[in-house]
Amino acid sequence: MRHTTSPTRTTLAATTLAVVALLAACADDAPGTTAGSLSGDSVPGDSVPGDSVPGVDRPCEPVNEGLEPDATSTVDITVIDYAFDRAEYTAEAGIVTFRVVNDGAAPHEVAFLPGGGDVPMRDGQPDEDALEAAGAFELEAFGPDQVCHATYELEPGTYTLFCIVPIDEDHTHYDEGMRATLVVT
Ligand SMILES: [Cu+2]
Repeated sequence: MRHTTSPTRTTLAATTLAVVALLAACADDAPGTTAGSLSGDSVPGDSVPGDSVPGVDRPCEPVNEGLEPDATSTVDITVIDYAFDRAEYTAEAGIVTFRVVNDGAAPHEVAFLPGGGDVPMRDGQPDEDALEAAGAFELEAFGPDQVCHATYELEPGTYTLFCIVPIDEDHTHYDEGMRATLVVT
C-alpha cells in the first residue's frame, strides 16, 4: 500500500528536514527528530478513481517525537470526513504538540501553511511547488481510529491547516472544505 518516493516528495522532505534541523538547533537538544513531508502528490498513487477510500489502513507516522517532552503547549484536533473539529485553533509560540484524532472513515493529514490564506492551486490541484516555497509542512495522512502526534517549534503568526488527501483524480479533502486556521501568539 505504500506509495513510491517521487522526486518532488524527496525535495520537499529534504527541505522540511532542513527547516526542522534549524528548529532543532534553536531547541538545543532535539536528537533524532524527523519531519513529515507533503504527501499530496504521492497519495494518488494509492488511489483508483471510484475506488473506496485509499490508504485507509495507513499507519500514523509521528513527527518530532524527540521534541514532545519539551512542548510547552498542546493542541487537540479531531478530524472527520471532511473537516477539522474547529474553524480556529490557538497555541502559544514555542514547542507545540498537536494530538490529532482521526474520527473519520478516511485517512486524513494535517498540513500547515505558514502565513495563512488559501492553499495555492495550479490547474485545479494543490500547487506543491508553491507550498514548498511557502514553507508548508505536515503530519502525514493516517487512517481512522488512530491518534497521531506531531510536534513543531512555531513562531507567532497565522497558519492555515489543511488536508489534501485525494478523493478522486480531480478533488481532495480541501475541496470539500477541510481547512482551519491556527493562530500562534
Ligand atoms: Cu482529509
